[in-house]
Amino acid sequence: MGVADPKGLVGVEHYKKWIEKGYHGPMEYLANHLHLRQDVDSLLPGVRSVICVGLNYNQPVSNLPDQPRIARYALGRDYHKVIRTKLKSLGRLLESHHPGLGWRACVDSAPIFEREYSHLAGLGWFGKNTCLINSQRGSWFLLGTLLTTLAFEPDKPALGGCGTCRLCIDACPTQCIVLEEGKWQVDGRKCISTLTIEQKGDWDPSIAPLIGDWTFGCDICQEVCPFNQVRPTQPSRATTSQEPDLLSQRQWPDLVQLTQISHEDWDRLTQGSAVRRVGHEGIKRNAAQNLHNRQNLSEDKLGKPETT
Ligand code: B12
Ligand code: SF4
Ligand code: SF4
Repeated sequence: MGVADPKGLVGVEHYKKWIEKGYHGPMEYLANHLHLRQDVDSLLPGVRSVICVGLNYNQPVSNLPDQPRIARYALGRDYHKVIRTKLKSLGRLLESHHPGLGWRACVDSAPIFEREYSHLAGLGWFGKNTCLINSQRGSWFLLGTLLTTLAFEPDKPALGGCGTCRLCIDACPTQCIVLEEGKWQVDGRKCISTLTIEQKGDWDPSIAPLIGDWTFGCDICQEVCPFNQVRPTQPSRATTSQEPDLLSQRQWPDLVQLTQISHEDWDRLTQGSAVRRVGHEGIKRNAAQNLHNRQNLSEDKLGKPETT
């Protein structure tokens, strides 16, 4: 965790251009409430510190051919609930020491530049894949923020960089990590995470094969990242999460079963899971495409079995 100055943002213009280019795709909510994003005081009047937290969600995965391939962050309980519960405990603890203190816990729930504040708070730096990377720990961590009216000394921004590496750019199946005006960014319309979670209805036929075997989300640009590889000299990198709620908890039906899953079974299966966001129709569409891609794509375009 670390603390950022609420007034420290420098990325607002970059964000506006990203929206103007339409890179947010179907996530229309991202174009709204820009005034709130620019000024967190409108979310919590009198805010003096942004406490940023990161929670490791890494875990072993087994990519078996007939099973759905789900991004690691979504294998356990919905992280929004897990992190918000912890942030609320922190807010109540601070309040017990400072009666009258104002605080607000946010995990994707409010229009906040979570990555930029977390960078300012020292949690990590921006990789070319745009994920926040911590040089010691890698990028398998989720973010949350606690706005508070209590003044803390801000931390120093994290230092680091990718150097000449471009593994994620070359590995991205849809080539959606692009360099424009000197800044690496993700064209969200083409990211498999958007396509398999946020986009409703049919895909452009040219992009559907590129989804490969991803059923929900995509982890490729993090799987290939050197900062996420275990090294004897860096034992803190890519460790398995110590948070039991974020570890895989569910037995998912296989892909064929998912294409036919009833509304009732889907409802029961996804209680408390972030996977619920894709919806009943969405998961059936994704599973059907995965099966189609399995028949038509060579193994090197699909996930390798039994990776960790
Ligand atoms: C929209 C969104 C997406 C979109 C767009 C992703 C993107 N790269 O923009 C889609 C659906 C594609 C997506 C995918 C994923 N997402 Co997402 N997503 C978000 C969300 C809700 C908003 C991100 C956003 O505003 N993007 C627009 C771009 C322009 O903003 P930005 O990347 O933050 O860029 C900032 C910097 O560029 C900065 N900046 C600009 N110039 C400069 C200059 C300097 C010097 C500095 C310091 C900064 C700076 O300004 C920008 C605004 O602050 C955040 C939560 C949040 N509220 O922030 C989660 C979030 C970014 N996602 C997250 C995750 C885990 C994922 C996935 C891994 C999920 C998956 N496995 O499928 C993938 C990763 C894909 C990828 N390579 O980014 C995590 C990332 C954690 C981390 N360690 O980085 C977040 C923070 C959610 C969370 N609460 O933990 N996501
Ligand atoms: S999540 Fe997948 S599709 Fe999106 S940028 Fe990373 S590798 Fe590309
Ligand atoms: S794979 Fe390489 S270029 Fe991509 S984020 Fe990691 S270090 Fe940076």
